[in-house]
Amino acid sequence: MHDVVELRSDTFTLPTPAMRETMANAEVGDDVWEEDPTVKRLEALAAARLGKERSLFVASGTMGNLTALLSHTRHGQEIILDLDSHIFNYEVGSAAWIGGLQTRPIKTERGFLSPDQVRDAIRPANIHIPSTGLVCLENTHNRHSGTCCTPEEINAVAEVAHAHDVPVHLDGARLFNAAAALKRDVKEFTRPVDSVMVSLSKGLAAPVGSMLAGSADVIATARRIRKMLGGGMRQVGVLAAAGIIALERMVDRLDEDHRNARRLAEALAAVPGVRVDLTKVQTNIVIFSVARPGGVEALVEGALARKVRIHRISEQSIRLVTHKDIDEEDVDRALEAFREITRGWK
Ligand code: TLP
Repeated sequence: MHDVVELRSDTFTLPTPAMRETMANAEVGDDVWEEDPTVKRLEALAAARLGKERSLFVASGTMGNLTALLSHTRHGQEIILDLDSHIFNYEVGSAAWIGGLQTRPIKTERGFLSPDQVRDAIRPANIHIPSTGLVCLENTHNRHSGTCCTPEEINAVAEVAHAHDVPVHLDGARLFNAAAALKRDVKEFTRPVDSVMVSLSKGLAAPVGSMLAGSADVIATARRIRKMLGGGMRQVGVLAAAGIIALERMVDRLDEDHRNARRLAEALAAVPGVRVDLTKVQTNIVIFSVARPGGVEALVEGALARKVRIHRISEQSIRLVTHKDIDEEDVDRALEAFREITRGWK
């Protein structure tokens, strides 16, 4: 049980005592010179876990995705991605702003492009038309309530893209959640793609950082681009040390977060006036909508008054995210708060 029930995001996870200890004692060097032994250990570990030749420690998921975009494309190209993707919605328009890329957002049911959608969107060679530079996928899918796509679905899209010489990047900020939920090895999801970004700072609880993984060539380019973006971080082994703990010790407990999210979602589905698509609650994210006028505000403010923090993501919807700092009692407290606030709702 925690004093405050923090359900706004798994980015709020606090580093574990083991992380703080290893950070204090980390062996470090200048990572721009590739002389930080702890960063090297983390990069080797992440590459092995993700089944790629190399990986690169980056400051954030946003930096990892942008670094990937810039590594795979040229200015003036088009990238294909889904309309609700994090890259299209929440990365400050960096693909256009910094990458000079035109985005081609496509509407999907559960956040995953189908092979046919990708085939239709890839541009033919024609003097009038931009060339397609990259296909981006996201797993789990944030704005679709943490839905997962299977390795087979990723493979089918990648086959189409690769047949047209278009690389594929996977925004796998929460890929370990997908692997846990579907009981598949994380390498199965990454095998078909040319690069993958995974976050250490969400459910895995590191204070900072993401990993970008790919072939030696892709990561060599990414290392230059990361430097250009201001991400050459010097004695960053103090942060990488926490990342090692994140990968080694925090992955196996994600099922617990999924069980807590499921319990929240099922109880919310029984509240009058609240709509939850339970088929989408596969991992640690619950998105629900409230049609009643003023209902979203009443829930957010009423919850806050009861020390339960929840996140309004649109006019009518709220997001809850479970993580290692939410236990079963916290779930009970949140549900009790929701029941009190919605008493009398029809
Ligand atoms: N997501 C954050 C917010 O930006 C919305 C959150 O609280 O969920 N890809 C995906 C799928 C993400 O959900 C996020 C962060 C990122 C990339 C960016 O990672 P960071 O926050 O490390 O830049």
